[in-house]
Amino acid sequence: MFCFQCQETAGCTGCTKFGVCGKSPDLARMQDLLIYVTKGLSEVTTRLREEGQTISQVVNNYITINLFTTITNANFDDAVFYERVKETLRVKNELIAKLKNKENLSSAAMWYTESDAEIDKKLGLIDKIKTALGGNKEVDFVDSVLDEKSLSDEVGVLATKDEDIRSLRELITYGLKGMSAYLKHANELDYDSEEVNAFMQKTLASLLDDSLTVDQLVALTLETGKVGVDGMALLDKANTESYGNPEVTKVNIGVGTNPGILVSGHDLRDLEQLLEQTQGTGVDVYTHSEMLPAHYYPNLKKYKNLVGNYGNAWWKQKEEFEAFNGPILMTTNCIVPPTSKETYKERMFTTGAAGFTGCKHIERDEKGHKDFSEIIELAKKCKAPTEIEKGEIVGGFAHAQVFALADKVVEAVKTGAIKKFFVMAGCDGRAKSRNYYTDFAKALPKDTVILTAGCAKYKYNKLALGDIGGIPRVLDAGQCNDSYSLALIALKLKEVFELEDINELPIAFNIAWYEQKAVIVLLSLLYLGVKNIHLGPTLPAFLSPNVAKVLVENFGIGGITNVEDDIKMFME
Ligand code: FS2
Ligand code: SF4
Repeated sequence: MFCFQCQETAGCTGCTKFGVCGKSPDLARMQDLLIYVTKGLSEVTTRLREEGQTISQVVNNYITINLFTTITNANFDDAVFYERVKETLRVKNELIAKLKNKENLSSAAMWYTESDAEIDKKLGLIDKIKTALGGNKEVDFVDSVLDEKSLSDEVGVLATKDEDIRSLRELITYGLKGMSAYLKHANELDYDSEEVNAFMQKTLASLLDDSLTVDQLVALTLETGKVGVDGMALLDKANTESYGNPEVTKVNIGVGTNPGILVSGHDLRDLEQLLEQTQGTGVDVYTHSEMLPAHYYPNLKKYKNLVGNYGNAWWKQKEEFEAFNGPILMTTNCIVPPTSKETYKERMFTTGAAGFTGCKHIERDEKGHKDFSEIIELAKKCKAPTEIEKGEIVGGFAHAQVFALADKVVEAVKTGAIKKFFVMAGCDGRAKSRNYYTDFAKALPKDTVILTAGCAKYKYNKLALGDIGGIPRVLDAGQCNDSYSLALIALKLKEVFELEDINELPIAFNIAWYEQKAVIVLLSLLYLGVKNIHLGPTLPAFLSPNVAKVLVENFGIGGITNVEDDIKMFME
């Protein structure tokens, strides 16, 4: 295996024996294969579009979820990947039959173009895999079943030999993975965009094209950022039109006496359905990690059975899920694989792109309805959550709410009460070096305000950092995708202060990253012209020295050093 898509990659270079995240070599290679066949399918859909044919929403959504399932910590179920590879090949072969011009398709598009029966014969039946996985030893089923292809050599990251081309291809791929997550959430609320789908597929297909130069791939990277903004705007529209604009909200972080269900991940539609189905059952619903911002939406916070947020960012889930006592629903990443020591695996459920072997997966029906009755019945038999903290946290500072406070904010900047804003959006993670962000927040001058989004906030959202004339010093816009709100706020300030360039604003960007959604956020900020973004705790391993140089020279991208020096540098 070789994987270097996240910040925790082994030795800051790449996971080669087993993923730090818990991804096995088999799973890694199945994910590589899924990306490979999805590129092949995307080449076919792109050619069909060029021939004037329409791609169905089913196929578009399928490609989107293929990408999403390969995001770090989203899905650890080998059988899911096996089935998706098989189905992708089947769909691709059906679509190839519709092409007028079948000449010069790439080997990814042409891989396994036989009949369904032939594919079954070659790939082996899913039952065979399930039986193999049911055994008590680690089964190298990729090699034994997909024996005709040396996967890691031919379809994995290292298949691209030139390190700069590889770096750019992976940078774009990870950006597209992030975009797919946002598009999928919008899709669940019945919002979609042919432009975003077509771009994602065309770009995936172009990553198979060996004739693209470094310059062309750099241009494609920025275009990916542009469409990333469109994708985040689409999700923002879907969320706010479905649930109202986030508003300032105090969220309880203690517990009640009823049994509860803990909902983690990012999918608001899943939470909404669970809230509807738990009403009047005596079961409370708590959010976890990236689901916290659900409390800020009027049409979600209206549910009386949404009682609070339990715990912190994803990486603390083992102890928190254990203490929660009730069922846990993972709607997306980030899953930390439970071991046999943890008792909560029995009460952990997955849905959507999330998956974990041995945990029950709740499927949607054709209309998108999910039946959570099994989870609710289980909750009724569980103890109430063990209290791990008490109090409240405040959030809900997405664009509309901040625009409503604009006069106050502008006044505070004009009078010098607020000297600088720090965008500290992104992800949290388990590395000790991430304590930098807590120390950084504590050490910031009192006349500065943190703008945050994503699970990075848990490093400082429970500190008593105070307020400036009633404006809290930590303004939480929401989930990682709500970094879009932070960009809108910056653009609004630029307009109010009549500035030519977004970089003239008193805003510094000190972003923590972990997985691929942070990559699309970064590319989107670059597209919007934001310069001098600092990324930590380490720079991505997938940036080759030359690609890193392009980012440094053109965009002033930098890393982090230590709190004292960095604050001095940012305040200058
Ligand atoms: Fe945090 Fe994990 Fe939000 Fe990332 S819960 S690192 O998925 O997308 O952020
Ligand atoms: Fe390693 Fe991250 Fe890939 Fe997991 S996702 S295998 S931790 S690089």
